[in-house]
Amino acid sequence: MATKKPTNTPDPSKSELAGTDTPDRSNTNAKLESLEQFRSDATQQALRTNHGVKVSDNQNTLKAGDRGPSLLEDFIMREKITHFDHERIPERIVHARGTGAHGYFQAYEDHAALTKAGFLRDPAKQTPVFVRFSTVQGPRGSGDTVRDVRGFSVKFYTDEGNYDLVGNNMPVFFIQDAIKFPDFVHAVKPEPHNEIPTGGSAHDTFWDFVSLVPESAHMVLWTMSDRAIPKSLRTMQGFGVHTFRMINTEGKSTFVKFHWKPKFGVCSLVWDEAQKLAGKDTDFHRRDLWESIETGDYPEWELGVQIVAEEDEHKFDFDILDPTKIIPEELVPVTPLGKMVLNRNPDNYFAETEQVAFCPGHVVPGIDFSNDPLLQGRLFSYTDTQISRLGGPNFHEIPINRPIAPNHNGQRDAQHRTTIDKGRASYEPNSIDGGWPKETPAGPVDGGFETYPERIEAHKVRQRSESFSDHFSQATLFFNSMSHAEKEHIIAAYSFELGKVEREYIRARQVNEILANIDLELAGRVAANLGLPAPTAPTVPSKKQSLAESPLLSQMNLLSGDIVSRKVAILVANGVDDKAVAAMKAALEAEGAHAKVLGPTSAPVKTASGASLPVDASMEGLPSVAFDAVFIPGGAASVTALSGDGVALHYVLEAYKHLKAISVSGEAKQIIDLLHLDKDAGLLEVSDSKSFKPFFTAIAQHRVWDREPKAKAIPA
Ligand code: HDD
Repeated sequence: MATKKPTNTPDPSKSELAGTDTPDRSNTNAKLESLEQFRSDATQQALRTNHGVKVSDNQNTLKAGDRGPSLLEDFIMREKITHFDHERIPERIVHARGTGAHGYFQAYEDHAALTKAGFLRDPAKQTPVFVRFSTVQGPRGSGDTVRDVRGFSVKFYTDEGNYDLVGNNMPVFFIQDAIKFPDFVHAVKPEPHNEIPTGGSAHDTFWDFVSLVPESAHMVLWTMSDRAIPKSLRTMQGFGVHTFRMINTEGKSTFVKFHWKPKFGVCSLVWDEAQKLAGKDTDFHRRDLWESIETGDYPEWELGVQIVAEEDEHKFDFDILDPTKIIPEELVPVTPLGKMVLNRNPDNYFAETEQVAFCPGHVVPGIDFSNDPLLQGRLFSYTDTQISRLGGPNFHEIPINRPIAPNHNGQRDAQHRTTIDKGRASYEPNSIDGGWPKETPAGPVDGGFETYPERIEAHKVRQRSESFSDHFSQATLFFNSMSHAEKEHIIAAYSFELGKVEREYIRARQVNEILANIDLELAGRVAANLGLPAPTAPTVPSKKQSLAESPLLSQMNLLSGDIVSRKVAILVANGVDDKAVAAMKAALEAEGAHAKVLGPTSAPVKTASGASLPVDASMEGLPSVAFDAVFIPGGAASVTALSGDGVALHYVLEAYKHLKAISVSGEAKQIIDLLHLDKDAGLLEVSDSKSFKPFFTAIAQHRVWDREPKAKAIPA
């Protein structure tokens, strides 16, 4: 008899999903084990058909003679090929490219004054979560590091049902009303005649649409900023975007805006790096997420809310129902609610990350909607799209979507139904099954869901409130809040993208009718780069705002301050000073950073003391764009070899160009002289471990921004 088959199907009801947040860095030996764990369900098992019959030959089709035609009778071959022929399901219309992880959420305290939602009320409880990050424009196989918005979707498997917080890494959106979503998506997606470009917005139809739709100005500015090229998925903020409601145990409603703040700080790639990574490692973000979980650098975010009392709904110089507006944190600070830790990679990409189905309408008692017209449309769209994407209305039965709360009701049948519903009464009221399942009255604890009884007196109209009409003030606020470097990147991004637009009237419209209303210098600089006349005045009068700047919008103010999980390349060749390598490695590891030794090839090198030093990869195999910093140890022969190696020299120049921290010890100073690079706050000579500190400080600051003007002279 066959042994019982172990399962690797995700089951959010198991408490081990949540696990612990203690990082385990002793992963050296675990590497092989972890490579094997993903095939463990088939270990010791016979190969069988889908109907359980053992297969004796998986190499040959049944044929009439060994050189003859194949026979229709071969049910084994037919089953295998038929299943294969239907392996693909439609990819998501938007957010097709994604990656996911399991973890848990834990509230800091009982937030009863704000919400009755159980998962925000018990600080002892770890609620399992599944998170999916995504890009928006590109198809499933597109690059991770393209300029785009990132989706940030969290499914909380709470005891009271699934709650989905389906947000982005930017706090605003392109449009104000859901009826415009298909237009926006058709404009940004690859153009219909040739399906170009993949994964980017630098094309005519996108800029045609956004230059005609001024409400997009604020969000387009965010997408032209460094936020659209995040360094890693774990260094992004997340936002619920819309204003939502929370309902407390007394039935009181409060408006909230959701924020996710990453423990690893907020930082981005530089544009040249992002473009190169899109080719050198298409999977850069999903690899980083995967590896950080495997190595115990668990991605972590703090969930917080900006709280606005009902009576304060109209006190701002914007409408809190308008999804193109933020509430600056300087006006309403973020109140922390709890933390989310991602500590387990999925077992199967398709079963979990591809089949997970989010919907902003999946809420639990204690959380409710506002009348934001974009949110209201989303409540319909997501479930509707799952019906074609996942093949019918039973997608909630797919293991990754199944709630841990029981879900009894009278809904029956339909495609892919797997539940075997017992009993005769699939209607309510009934008497033959004792009236079960029954409604639960709403209540402060464990009650049925009750919509907040907002009073509305209105005419049915197709109109937009006048309070939604200021499209530029907050874009100006965002631009004014950027550092010098961030402003330069925004100017470069508009110039790059509009430079790819073939129709000059579209370029001119974006400059004159959108950018000129955000900031005249921005408009003028972009105009100059496009060879257009600089606009001299805005086309709409600017509105007075209560804030001139919001420093918390600048990523420069959102770094983690440490170097935990940062990756440092150590460049070596035969004759390297092994003591210098060991000292740097030990010092980095003590700070929670990771060092990789890279040689001219993947073969070990012979050190100055004659030992054999294993290398992690060749310099070509792990290019500088995959690292945060570079260290070149001394050792006369090693330095001579690296000085004559174009790959090594390019490595250092590229890291310099991308404003990364670089340190050299001993003879390696010669390489810096050879390349005519000037020392700066991040290009340093180190000797003993005491002198490592400025190097680590430079890594913690993420980039050497002051170097940027000089770095422009370095060839890309
Ligand atoms: Fe959406 C997917 C985020 C507006 C319709 N959206 C999707 C995903 C994210 C967002 C993160 C990927 C979910 C996943 O990982 O599976 N969408 C947003 C945000 C929006 C927004 C933050 C505005 C604030 N979306 C929006 C509107 C509509 C949609 C206005 C339609 C009226 N979104 C969809 C969709 C998708 C989707 C077509 C594609 C796949 C899916 O839903 O499951 O229904």
